[in-house]
Amino acid sequence: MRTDRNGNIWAWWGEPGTDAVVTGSHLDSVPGGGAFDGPLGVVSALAAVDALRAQDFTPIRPLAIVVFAEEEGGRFGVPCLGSRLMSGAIDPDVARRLTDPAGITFAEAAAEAGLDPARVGRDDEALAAVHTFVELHVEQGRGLIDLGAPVGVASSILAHGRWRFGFAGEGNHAGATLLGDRRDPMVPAAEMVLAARIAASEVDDGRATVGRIVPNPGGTNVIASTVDVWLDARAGDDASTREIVERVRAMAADAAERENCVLTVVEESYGDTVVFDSELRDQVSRALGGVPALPTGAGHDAGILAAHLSTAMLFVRNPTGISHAPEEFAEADDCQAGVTALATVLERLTG
Ligand code: HGY
Ligand code: MN
Ligand code: MN
Ligand code: MN
Repeated sequence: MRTDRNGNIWAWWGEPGTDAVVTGSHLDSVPGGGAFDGPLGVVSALAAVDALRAQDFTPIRPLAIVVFAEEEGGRFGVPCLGSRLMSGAIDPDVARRLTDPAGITFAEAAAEAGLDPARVGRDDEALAAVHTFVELHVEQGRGLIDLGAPVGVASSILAHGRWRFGFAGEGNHAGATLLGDRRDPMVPAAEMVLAARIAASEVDDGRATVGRIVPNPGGTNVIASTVDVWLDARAGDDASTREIVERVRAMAADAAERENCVLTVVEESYGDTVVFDSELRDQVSRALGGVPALPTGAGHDAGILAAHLSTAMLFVRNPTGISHAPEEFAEADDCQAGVTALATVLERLTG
């Protein structure tokens, strides 16, 4: 067991090595999330290695299990922070300055966790250690239900990103301030939520979500001085995703101007469409007797690493199709099918 410079946790079967086959996922969750998104991939990795050891299998390649840090970006706002740092997909100075809702910086939290904040960033040694990464994940959608299959393999990940829309107005009294004297940033913020849905509906396979709005100071009898609104926008390709954001930006700017407020927009994270290596995808599918390939609308550490090394994802059927909510679920039999599939893939890749 070792924790790398970016807070990712590695468990090696035997000596750490290079050209390893690595599996794993993440343990952090979204607020109010389900029990499977992330943990299913880690528990299945442990169970798959147990199954291989029980059959006296000895891998000829090093094999490791990894838990990536901050995959959801729920604390510091940037998803897949651990795999982005490891692969150099985020500037370490930018990462160090990220703050959580309590104002604690990532650098402070890293030091608190026993890491050296000065060393966070691209980890060539860790990257060189990995030949292939396979992530098992509960499906976040209904694909496998509709296909009637317990396990599938990932074909692609939607382009997606997060933008922070900051509306600045004038804090004032909820009762003493006449309507004509108000510069209330909550009004354009509210218009922006609707603009997100309108913009996404106008773009092919567009998806836009506002799940978080933070007024400052947030008093019931206080006209906010600023309101931050986070936009999560996704689509099948880069141009469509950015089209959604531009349409929202235009509508938000118009709403801000009508309320005499100032709008600032910051891109907090972005990842272009990921198409998984088709050769490995098909090899995995064949090893499993021809399981279906399907796209995902969710981002994953495997998507970040796909730019650097061969990666594949396995999905396990989720009967509710719901994720990022307590209703997220996977039947025990399907979880077992996922473990068996992962063990088969690991055996094939390391045997
Ligand atoms: O937000 C996502 O797409 C992923 O679940 N982190
Ligand atoms: Mn998630
Ligand atoms: Mn996940
Ligand atoms: Mn008073």
